[in-house]
Amino acid sequence: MAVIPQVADSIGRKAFDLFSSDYPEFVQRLNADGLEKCRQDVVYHTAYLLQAISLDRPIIFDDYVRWVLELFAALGISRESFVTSLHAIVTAIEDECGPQSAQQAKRIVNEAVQKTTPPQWSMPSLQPEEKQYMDFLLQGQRMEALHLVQELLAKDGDIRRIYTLFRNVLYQVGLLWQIGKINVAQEHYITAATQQVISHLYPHIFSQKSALSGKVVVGACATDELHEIGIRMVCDLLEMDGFDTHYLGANTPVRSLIDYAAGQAADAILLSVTLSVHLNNLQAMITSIKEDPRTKAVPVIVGGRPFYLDNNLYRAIGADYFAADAEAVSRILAGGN
Ligand code: B12
Repeated sequence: MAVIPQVADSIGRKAFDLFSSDYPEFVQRLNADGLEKCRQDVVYHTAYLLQAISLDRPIIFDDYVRWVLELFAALGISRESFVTSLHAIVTAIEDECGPQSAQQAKRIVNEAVQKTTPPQWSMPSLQPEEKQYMDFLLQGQRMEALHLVQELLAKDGDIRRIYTLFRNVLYQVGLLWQIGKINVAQEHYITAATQQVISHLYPHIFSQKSALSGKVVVGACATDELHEIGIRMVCDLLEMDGFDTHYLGANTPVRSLIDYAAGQAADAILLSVTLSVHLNNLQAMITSIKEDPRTKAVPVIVGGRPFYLDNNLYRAIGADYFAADAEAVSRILAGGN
């Protein structure tokens, strides 16, 4: 299924109409803005379900359902309304794609709904300096956050530890947004401030660079993927390990990625995805890389949130390797695994 966004849009819209007639008391309470948000949500649920079907990976939908239930609980949206909308999606799939796809969709939906327990909301604990950094940014104090990072760096010069701090804080910030403890603006501020702090670290990154490995690595995100800090951090750490890294950022157009990687004679292409609904885009990108005579022999290494769900997912989308972090990429490129 190469065009999930378009198919999801038409099936999701149909499902929303079915949901509206199945559950009138829910939609009648919504104003125009609420109705549009609800329609978008149903399209989104549909896209995740189609993604799970297309890769034959129910776990993608299990993970999504767990996340939606946590989010909706915080927003006061009932489990019942969500489950009703999922059944409407199954009916819309039957109308559009036939009984076989509907059977598969129904099984995936029922299993995902049965598996999920009520939200737990256990927050992983942060180290004191991580909490301090997050608290500064929650109070809008980016200068203090920068000074804290500079002090930590002055102690032992350990950039890896600082990057782990950023990652842990950003994960926590994501959870705080998800359970409604902070708003989108705060989440955006903390992300933007962290990017500003990272830009202050480049003199250290370049000065700590190991002997050159002679290997060129190009890093980018899947089409439509806006989460780009993870792959940026991986590229920075590889740069410190002596690689010549070229980080191309979010939502990279595949043609220019291929031209760029070919032009740099890349030894590897690193691709990142955070939202599992973008796996289909990633798969299409890898297919194009493997079809181009200039890049077909270049190993493609993937990483990001969905790959922790299933150790073999990278194979299903056509990648050569999955790596969890920069060290794993170094090992792969050194010939080990
Ligand atoms: C910042 C952020 C954003 C920013 C991103 C800005 C930017 N410049 O990157 C913005 C505001 C754009 C954003 C938007 C959205 N976001 Co957001 N976001 C986050 C947040 C808080 C932090 C992301 C981050 O930087 N993490 C830190 C990095 C270091 O971690 P990482 O990406 O996992 O990367 C590490 C590893 O995975 C690995 N890695 C990653 N890629 C690769 C690749 C290779 C090759 C290798 C080797 C390793 C590797 O190495 C990294 C270092 O350890 C997360 C929370 C979270 N848990 O991550 C939510 C989160 C990812 N977002 C989420 C959502 C829902 C969204 C939106 C859909 C919200 C909306 N309704 O609009 C949109 C979707 C945008 C899109 N189309 O992509 C959800 C996803 C939930 C899910 N089940 O998928 C999360 C988890 C928040 C939450 N808890 O609910 N977001």
